[in-house]
Amino acid sequence: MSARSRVPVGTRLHRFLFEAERQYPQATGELSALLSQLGLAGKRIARLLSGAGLADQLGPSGAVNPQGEEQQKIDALANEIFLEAFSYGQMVPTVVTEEMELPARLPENETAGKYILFVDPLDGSSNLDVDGAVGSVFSIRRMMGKGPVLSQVDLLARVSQEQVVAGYFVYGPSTMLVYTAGPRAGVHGFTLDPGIGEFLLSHPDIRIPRRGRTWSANDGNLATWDEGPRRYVEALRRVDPARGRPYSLRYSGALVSDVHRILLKGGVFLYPSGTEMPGGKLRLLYEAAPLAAVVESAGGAATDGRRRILDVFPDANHQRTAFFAGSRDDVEELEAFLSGHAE
Ligand code: AHM
Ligand code: MG
Repeated sequence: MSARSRVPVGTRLHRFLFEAERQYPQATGELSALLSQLGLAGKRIARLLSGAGLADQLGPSGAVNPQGEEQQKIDALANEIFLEAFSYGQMVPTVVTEEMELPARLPENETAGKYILFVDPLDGSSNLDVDGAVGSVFSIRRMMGKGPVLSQVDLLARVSQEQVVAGYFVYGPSTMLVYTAGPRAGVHGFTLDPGIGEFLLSHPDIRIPRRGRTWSANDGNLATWDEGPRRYVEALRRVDPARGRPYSLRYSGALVSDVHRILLKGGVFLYPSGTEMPGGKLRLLYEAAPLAAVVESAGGAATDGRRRILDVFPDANHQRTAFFAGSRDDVEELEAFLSGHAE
């Protein structure tokens, strides 16, 4: 949907997608079908989360994910929900998920479509122990070749620009879906009305403020970070009313929820690399890249410290990256520290 079009607040997601599609005569409807199905997965996860504490679905599953992190029972359940949602319907032949080392092949869809889904089914799941907000992140990427994806190599040959739709669900006091289909189409937010089980347009054409007064990062790790981000944060802490400093610190430990705040209120999110995590912690293809697309389409910026996240050439499905994203002016200032040009 273009930034200029006017679809009223309260419009159902399906209707919104239909209107958006009408603006592109060449549209085949595939992306709309994918987004609808993502909406279904998001609704099922929201429902799962609301009762998880009563159904013994919280706590560790006993397994570890491909990154060697302890998997929560709820991570595995959310992963199943995404796989089930796409296991039929000829939408994607393959799903790459944080919870599985190899891409999940969907046999019913072997010859389907031209897209692949990358997903972090439940981001920040350890927040659930304290009833905190969590999220899901998704990225729909164009396939390079024709036909099914046969190997890991087919997936790796893609640049981030082949991400055509990206977004997230945030499961907080309400459940929201936020997505972008590129800068021209903008960023739109939908809130789940649980009474009717529909996502309704609540935040049309989101624009991130040009500058904020908040930073978001795991301050406890600051001593282990690379020098540039450390010095930037030290600058944000100084009292300098003319520049709106000190900035406030807000960090929940769930990426989606932290970036969602920055998107709506402005400021900057940081997860730098450092001595403990030389390559960064967050995953490029299903965490940083989709969130970078949302932030950039809303008028902000996202970088790994050396280049735009959206310009990175991936080498592996589960590769990690340093990640900085937020308001354009704040990220510009941060970049001066990252490149050693600011004090
Ligand atoms: P997850 O996908 O395994 O849940 O891990 C990613 C999470 C992000 O949500 C969050 O930004 C980050 O890890 C928090 O890390 P830390 O505990 O180091 O602050
Ligand atoms: Mg995650």
